[in-house]
Amino acid sequence: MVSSEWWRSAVIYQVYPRSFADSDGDGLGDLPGITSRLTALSALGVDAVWLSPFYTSPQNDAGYDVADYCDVDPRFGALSDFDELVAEAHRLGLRVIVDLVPNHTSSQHEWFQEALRAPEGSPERARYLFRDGKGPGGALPPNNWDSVFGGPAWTRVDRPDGTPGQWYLHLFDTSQPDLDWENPWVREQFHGILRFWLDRGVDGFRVDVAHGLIKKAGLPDYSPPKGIASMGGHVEDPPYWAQPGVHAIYRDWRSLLDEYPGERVLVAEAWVNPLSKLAHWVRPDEMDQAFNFDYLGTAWDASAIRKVIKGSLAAFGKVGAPSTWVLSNHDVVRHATRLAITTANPQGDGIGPKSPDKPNRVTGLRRARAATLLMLALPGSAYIYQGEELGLPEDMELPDSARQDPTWFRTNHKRYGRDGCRVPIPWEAGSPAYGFSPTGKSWLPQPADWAGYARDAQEGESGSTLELYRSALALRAQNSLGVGSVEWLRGFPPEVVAFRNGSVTVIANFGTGIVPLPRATRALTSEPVSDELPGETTVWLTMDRE
Ligand code: TEU
Repeated sequence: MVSSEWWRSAVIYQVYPRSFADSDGDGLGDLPGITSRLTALSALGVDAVWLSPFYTSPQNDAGYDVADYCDVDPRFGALSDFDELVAEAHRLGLRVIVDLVPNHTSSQHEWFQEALRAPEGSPERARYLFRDGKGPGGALPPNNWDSVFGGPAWTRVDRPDGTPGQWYLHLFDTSQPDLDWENPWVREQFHGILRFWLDRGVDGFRVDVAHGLIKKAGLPDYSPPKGIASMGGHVEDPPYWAQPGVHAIYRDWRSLLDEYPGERVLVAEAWVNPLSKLAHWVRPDEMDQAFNFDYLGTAWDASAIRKVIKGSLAAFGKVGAPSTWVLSNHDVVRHATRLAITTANPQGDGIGPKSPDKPNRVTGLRRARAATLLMLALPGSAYIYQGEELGLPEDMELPDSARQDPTWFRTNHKRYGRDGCRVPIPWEAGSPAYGFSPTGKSWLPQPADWAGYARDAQEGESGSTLELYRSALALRAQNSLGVGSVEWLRGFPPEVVAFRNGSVTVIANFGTGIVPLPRATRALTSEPVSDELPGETTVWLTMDRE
């Protein structure tokens, strides 16, 4: 593996372990399943994989509720399976990034169980954010904060004698108590956790909720402005997001990672606005990359896309960090569906049978292919979420009885949540569970009409979404687009985004009309193209034609 700040231009593939490949037939994906399918990812042409959590966990939030940071949940395998996965990935030239969930533990973690058994005011309690309630008898929560998943962010616990006691903070589910990062003991524990995985050979960490670890002193009341998503997305910072104290934590981690050879990386999952503020997470002595959720959240609109690309390159460039680009992940509606949604759809709401919008699948896929081809031509690092290379849509028909996202339960079924983008992916059109699981089991039911999306149905098929991704990744590498730059091109209609990155000219038509193309060789197109560029299509051009 070449070692020259590989992450600056890397294409990183997100594996969501429970839905990637199931080797033992229980319907839940696992580590040996991932290992057995890694060759498909190296054939796709990605540089690294990021694994969502596979640690010991009661799985109340699909593993983002960790009960033991230094072990593998038996449902996913064992530590030896993890070691084999890393060895095989490295053999194939793929780096491995693991998810680190420091904002909260599972309520099943022994740290929390010990805290529950310990008296109020004890060092064990001080690992978390236990507070007295307000009002007579402390019967009201300590403040008015809401959980990201809906409902209050506080839960009351009983004293050993059975009488009601203090409350603890959980920005997410009740089963995910927030740690108190002002406590040096907590910081110390995470040094050990980072070292544990670094010693096992991981190439870096994706840091969950990297904007949430420090809460404003005194935990003051806060009411978000109306219409603002709970994860942020506004300039004013709530007392639980983007507090300045988080940065010291990442500086500390940076120096710890720098003790290890091989350019280990820290990636921030921080829902922070504006981009100029998000860039604080990737200053030279902090993390390496931050997910660009502004880009992900940008509508299907040429001028908005131009603006976010310019803003991203400027904001990250100012601190010497690469920009990242991402269109899908396990928390958002898949972009092959999202880009055809016409009504407001706040992140985390999901989309289901009773949603007002019925996004058109053909339009969604067409836009998704065009959007991806645009994204993969941009300089910086790009993220791909498992299944998007197959053109998978969101599963909008999941039966209510199958849903598992805490959002669904905590909002009394008002928000569908994120299950629709987490359905196990199809590998083989004609196999049980489309090759996901040998027994045909699947923890979320797969739609009956997904055979056409299966990897084996698309392999070698010219024009398939899989082959589009493969060609794009190969050309991206050949032309070093990841380390290039954007030179905007003039002379196109406003609904067109056009730029040059090194030897490749990129023209993306967000409108529905036809746009004449300059004379050049068409290296790659998201749809069949003649001398003109049809609507909702992106083309990569190289070399002038005579
Ligand atoms: O997500 C951060 C986060 O809170 C949102 O993306 C969230 O999923 C959304 O707003 C819900 O509506 C990270 C993980 O990616 C997510 O899967 C976890 O549930 C969450 O943290 C808690 O660990």
